[in-house]
Amino acid sequence: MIRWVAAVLALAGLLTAATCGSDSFTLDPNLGGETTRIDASRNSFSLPAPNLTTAERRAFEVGDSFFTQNWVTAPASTEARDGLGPTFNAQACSSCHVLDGRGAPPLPSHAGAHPGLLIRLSIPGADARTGGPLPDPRYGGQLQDRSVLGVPAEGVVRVSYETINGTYGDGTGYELRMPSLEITDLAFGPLAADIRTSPRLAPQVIGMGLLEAIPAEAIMALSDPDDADGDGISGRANIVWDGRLGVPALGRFGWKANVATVEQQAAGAFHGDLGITSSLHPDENCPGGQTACSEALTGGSPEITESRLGAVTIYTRTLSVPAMRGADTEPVRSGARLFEEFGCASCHTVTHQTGIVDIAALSEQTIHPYTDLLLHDMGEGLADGREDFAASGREWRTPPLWGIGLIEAINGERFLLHDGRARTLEEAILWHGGEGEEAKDAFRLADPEQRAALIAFLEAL
Ligand code: HEC
Ligand code: HEC
Ligand SMILES: [Ca+2]
Ligand SMILES: [Ca+2]
Ligand SMILES: [Ca+2]
Repeated sequence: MIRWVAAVLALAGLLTAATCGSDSFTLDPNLGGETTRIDASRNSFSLPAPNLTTAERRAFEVGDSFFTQNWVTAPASTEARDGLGPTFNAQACSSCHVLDGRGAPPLPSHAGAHPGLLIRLSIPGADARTGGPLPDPRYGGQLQDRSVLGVPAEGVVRVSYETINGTYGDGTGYELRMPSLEITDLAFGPLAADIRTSPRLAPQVIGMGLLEAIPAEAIMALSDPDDADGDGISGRANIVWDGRLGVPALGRFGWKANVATVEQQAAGAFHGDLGITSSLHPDENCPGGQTACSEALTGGSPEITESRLGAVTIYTRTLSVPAMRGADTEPVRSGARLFEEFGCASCHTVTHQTGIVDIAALSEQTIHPYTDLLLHDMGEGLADGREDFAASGREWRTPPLWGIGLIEAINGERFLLHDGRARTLEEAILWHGGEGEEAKDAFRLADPEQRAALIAFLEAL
């Protein structure tokens, strides 16, 4: 009797599975098109796209070493890597993008320097030529909390959290943590009275060249600044300054889409985060009044050569995207359907086609980054109150979700959202407000099984 029941149940299970399998819904596990690799190991963000040419592969290796190895104070016998600082946040790209993955906000358990969160600074207004944010007169556009010997660091950043309680539709409670920043030990007097600060967590850097290869027109076509279609979701392009070409350009990179190209993101990081000058940023980052900084020895002019900056750019553009796991299993498939039903895909756009670019491996690929690369008003809870080119103090770029399920395996911990306040995928969703409020509520009010399916889908990315 018991065996018979079990057999019927098994048959029913098969039928359900067959019904699911026969619908038209398909999930392509190759999130990065032909750059995808099947790898879910600790190194899965650090591998070259499998379809690179030998020459690109060689540049990737050179770029890898300049991304990963520490820069040192000038002058040093390791001439290729000296010129760190005078002020800086980290010694290597990989100090923040650990294993090409994600940083963490300062934690009590990390005692001391943990550079995964940086603080952007500005005063109200915009630069007349570029439209970009105006720097603090004493501290510039970013707080550097470290420095070489004999040069003062700018200050110390601490983050503290306040608990906010909420409840799911079924009455289950949850806790979110609201961060507040404290900047102390300021070396050059107070910050401007009307200072704006924006904490930014280092995100994973996979698939960057693919995002760069999406035609600008395709991104513009998704924008709906006045919500003409009335779905409550606007989506605005950030228009930033292309410092290489000296023209306005569509912003794609950073939490506010405040940078146009991977090269400029890399050169900006060399300058702002490491204190390394390049053709794009020929002068050391020493705001007026920081005398010891401007008098410190440099590691050459510029400190990173054009060809090495190019190699780091190629490296960052061509990191492979790990394949989705379990794309044909439940509850991942149901979760993917709910992702669309709840309206997540209105911003986290599932599929894009890349155009033709200088690297064939990145060209004409069908990719699934789960982002529209546009800005959205995410409500007061997430607002930083700091404008960044066209982005308001409440707007953030939809972040890509590829790789989000692997961050913990790679980095040993997983902090989400622009400042790392969310400790779980659930918390990240529950912080969505503004244009994301409706999708958030669809998730919050769904039954536990559906919520679990949605999370299983995200974990599979
Ligand atoms: C101090 C920590 C830190 C260091 C060091 C650092 N980054 Fe970043 N990186 C960040 C943060 C924070 C962001 C987001 C920036 C923003 O929103 O403005 C970012 C963003 C990026 C992005 C864009 C990611 C996206 O999804 O848009 C790329 C590419 C990148 N970094 C490459 C580099 C390279 C190359 C280096 C070394 C030259 C580097 N980073 C060094 C913290 C760091
Ligand atoms: C209105 C556009 C919009 C909608 C709708 C939306 N998101 Fe987001 N999502 C964003 C933006 C913008 C951020 C970044 C916010 C921040 O960092 O402050 C984000 C962040 C996230 C993150 C954290 C990503 C990271 O890298 O830390 C996850 C996970 C996420 N969304 C999942 C979802 C899910 C699941 C849904 C549906 C329930 C959803 N989102 C609906 C725009 C949206
Ligand atoms: Ca330097
Ligand atoms: Ca500074
Ligand atoms: Ca709309």
